Amino acid sequence: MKTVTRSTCCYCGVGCGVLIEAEAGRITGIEGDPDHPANFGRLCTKGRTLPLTVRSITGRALHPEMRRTRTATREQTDWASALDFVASRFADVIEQHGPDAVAFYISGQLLTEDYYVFNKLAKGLVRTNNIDTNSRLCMSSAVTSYKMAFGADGPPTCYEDLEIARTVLFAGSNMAYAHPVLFRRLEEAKASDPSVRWIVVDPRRTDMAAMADLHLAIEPGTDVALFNGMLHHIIWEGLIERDYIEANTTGFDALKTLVREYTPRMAAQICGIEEQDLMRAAEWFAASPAALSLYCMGLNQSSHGTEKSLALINLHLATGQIGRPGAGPFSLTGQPNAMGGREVGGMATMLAAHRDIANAAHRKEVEGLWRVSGLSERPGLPAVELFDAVRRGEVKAVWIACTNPVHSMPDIARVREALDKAEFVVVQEAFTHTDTVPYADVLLPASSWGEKTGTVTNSERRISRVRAAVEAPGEARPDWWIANEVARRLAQRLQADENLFAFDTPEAIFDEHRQLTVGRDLDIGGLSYEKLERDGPQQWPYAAGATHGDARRFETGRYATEDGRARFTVTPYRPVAEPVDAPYPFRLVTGRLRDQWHGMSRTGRVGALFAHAPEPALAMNRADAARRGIHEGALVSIASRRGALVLPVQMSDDVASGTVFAPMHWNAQFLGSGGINETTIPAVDPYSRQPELKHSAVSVQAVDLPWRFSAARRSGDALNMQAAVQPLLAERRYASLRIETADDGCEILVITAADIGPPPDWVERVHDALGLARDQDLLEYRDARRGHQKRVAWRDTLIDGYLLSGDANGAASMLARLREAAPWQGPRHAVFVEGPRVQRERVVCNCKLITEKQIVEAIASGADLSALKSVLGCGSVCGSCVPEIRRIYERVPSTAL
Ligand SMILES: Nc1nc2c(c(=O)[nH]1)N[C@H]1C(S)=C(S)[C@@H](COP(=O)(O)OP(=O)(O)OC[C@H]3O[C@@H](n4cnc5c(=O)[nH]c(N)nc54)[C@H](O)[C@@H]3O)O[C@H]1N2
Ligand SMILES: Nc1nc2c(c(=O)[nH]1)N[C@H]1C(S)=C(S)[C@@H](COP(=O)(O)OP(=O)(O)OC[C@H]3O[C@@H](n4cnc5c(=O)[nH]c(N)nc54)[C@H](O)[C@@H]3O)O[C@H]1N2
Ligand code: SF4
Ligand SMILES: [Mo]
Repeated sequence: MKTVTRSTCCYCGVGCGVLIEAEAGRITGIEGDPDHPANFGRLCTKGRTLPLTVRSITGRALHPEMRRTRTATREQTDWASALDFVASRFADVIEQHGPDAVAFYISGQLLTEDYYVFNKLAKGLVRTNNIDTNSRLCMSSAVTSYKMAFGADGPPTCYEDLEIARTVLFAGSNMAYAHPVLFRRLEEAKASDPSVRWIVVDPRRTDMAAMADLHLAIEPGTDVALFNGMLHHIIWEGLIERDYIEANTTGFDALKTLVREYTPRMAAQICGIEEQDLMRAAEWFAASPAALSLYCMGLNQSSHGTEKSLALINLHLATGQIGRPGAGPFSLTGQPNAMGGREVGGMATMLAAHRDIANAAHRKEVEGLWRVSGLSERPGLPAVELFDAVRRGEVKAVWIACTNPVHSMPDIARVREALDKAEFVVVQEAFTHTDTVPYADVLLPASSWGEKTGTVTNSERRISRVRAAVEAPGEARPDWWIANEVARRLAQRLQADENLFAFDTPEAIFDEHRQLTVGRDLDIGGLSYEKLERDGPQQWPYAAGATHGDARRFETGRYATEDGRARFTVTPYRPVAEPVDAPYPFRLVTGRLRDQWHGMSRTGRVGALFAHAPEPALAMNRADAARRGIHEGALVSIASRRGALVLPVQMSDDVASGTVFAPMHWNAQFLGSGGINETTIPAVDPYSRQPELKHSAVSVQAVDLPWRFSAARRSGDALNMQAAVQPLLAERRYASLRIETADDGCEILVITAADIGPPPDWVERVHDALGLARDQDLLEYRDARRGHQKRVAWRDTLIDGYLLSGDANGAASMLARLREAAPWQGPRHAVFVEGPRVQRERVVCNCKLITEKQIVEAIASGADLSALKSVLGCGSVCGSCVPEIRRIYERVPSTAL
């Protein structure tokens, strides 16, 4: 029987509603939920391919595993033993070394209910505030700036503002990739009213920047100078909103004194842009009937991220661009439930329901509500400091859930060192091959998307239900259940009240959580599962008796500060933590690609999601590369003071000279190194403790790796082969793997590697890991003089796989044959005659599988944008590729014009 379950997408903070189709316990399809107010039925490439990520249980964590000593191998065990062991090891450490010797590192991808139990476990039971989350790497600068300026966390805006705004300022956000479904709404608003203006502040020329009315390609890290300069000009031009400032704010005079020195000329010079452009941006923003700013990691991930957002909020307050439809500073949340985590206070620096650890009255309130005493007043350790404390041996036991810090933290060598040093590491994961799992003494298998029940809050403060469509595989269990079971056992050991963790359903947890919010700014006393069931997703605040949540906050001009006034902050410009210098002359910027999600544990399972960007390339300015004799595709070593890795280069006109850009996604699951965070800097913002993941200083040097390798094999389940090959990657100077989809739908695992000379037995081990044929079904050609080998494995008349060692020149045509899946007509040995070098064209439109080449040809023969849609079909389904198609269209000369 086919079932359809209403739930939420597990990727980004847009929080799209989905309808999950399932049959016989398996997820078979997905549609956007037409009734969900975040997406009205739309989904992007990532959301649409979710069913493909759950097509197989290969690579899923299915059973608890543990080892009793650090040097033993982990073995499968039962839940009772694993839970008892975790509780008793944590209790031992707490009894011997005190509560602050343990720590929890959790995730904005947990559901609110999961988060709540973890937070109560750490703060209410263990009485440590050492519970931090990957949101520290993501949203914490936005949180501190909202709190400093408005007295409370959370965006004052809503999604409808995207359609109402007349000037949109994108600051450090690549929405077209990172929040695609919201970007569709902006595109439509601009298409229906071309007078809407877009200003993009981004050092890179992204697809969005190319579409903007004004692109301010600032030097990385100089946003504060830009915003201060804009404010200077706004004041000079008399465009400030005096009445608003006087009635609703404090601190303007001090700020005015500061920005006096930020003349447009001086500010533009710091930012490396034209003074005219800065002034134009200021005028468009201030004089607009409604100016909305959308900001994300380009502001937050900075050693002065709080000041970057505060300088932007200053602009809004000074011009009264806030508290009205279409106006306001809108921080876009990255993860699906970063907001929910902030609500339950699941971070080292906050308490439940937007309360503060340092505030004695707040601690008392929470003690009363939880019926506990002695909440710790010592602030907990934020992410970077947390792993440093583990490394120093101060924190002895750490429990990591739903995040992969050995990939996503800055300077991952330090994180590895910390986890090596730790006495006890618990990893709660849905997948078994992530970079953090090898460090686990106990691996707790978690159920995941499509299998979980609870709630999440999206970027516009809207709470949606998450529902299970199928049972979790193996013995995987929901995250809240795991935390709750350990908490019960720990309560017994620590002689605390077991009833603290009497939860038997996510609904019971939600009900307790909402009680803690009553009377607070985020009051959801009026919400319940029943109400969400009946009325659909709702925004907070939603107090008891309310009939709907608040679309916007601070509409009356009263803020959540003690005196009700918003605060201006004096925000001097400060340079990035690590300036470039002679040994490290390049500014490394990192960020996201359209079709991959973070460490790829989910998106890396889908061939189609590699088609847009198959390799982990470092984007480098064409002139910089030429000057160093680096050509397209060349392998380079990227090194910082902390670490190095090898990546292929992609020439780019989108990054300025002196800047390079690397995607954050690739890691040891797909690469012979830990990824770009081998090099990034762990410097943090003094207020938010958020690390500067966006900016470090690196050198880029061509490396001479003459031994080249390429191998691939077709299979019904590439994930099995991937698991076998992955451990071999780290042995080569460069190695990467990816999944492709053949024309007949079969999966292909592709491995590319390079090194100084031929490795003794590595080639044979890859051969075996791929399960390539031997004997009569293997055809081999050896060039003994040069030490090169070519092998082709057959299955009947089909080419099943190949392996090229020494030089990989024939790889493109071999791979093309693998994809075609056509029976081989000629004699087998003719397969070594190189066929045409058919490089797989980069796919731009993932829904209709339309390549860049097809689009270019259609434009050259006269197709305009709408004809591309109607003839090729590209951009007609999810629309994620539309910004790029538009850009190709503008680049390619058309015969019809
Ligand atoms: N496809 C995809 N979507 C995602 C995610 C994903 O992994 N993949 N992850 C989700 C998560 S958790 C997050 S946090 C969001 C992140 O979403 P975004 O923040 O939009 O994405 P990023 O690519 O990290 O960074 C955005 C832009 O900041 C620019 N930038 C770098 N330095 C500066 C600077 O100094 N100033 C300014 N103004 N800009 C700068 C970069 O060039 C980049 O284009 O995406 C969410 N959505
Ligand atoms: N250089 C650089 N580094 C960055 C960034 C950057 O822009 N540049 N961005 C930073 C940002 S904004 C973020 S948010 C972080 C993200 O960094 P991470 O949190 O490390 O990213 P994910 O790969 O999404 O990790 C989530 C893990 O949870 C697992 N998982 C999935 N579903 C479940 C579940 O239901 N339960 C459990 N227990 N586990 C599950 C997944 O398999 C995955 O391994 O990366 C940060 N790191
Ligand atoms: S925009 Fe895409 S990734 Fe984000 S929630 Fe919607 S479907 Fe999921
Ligand atoms: Mo994030």
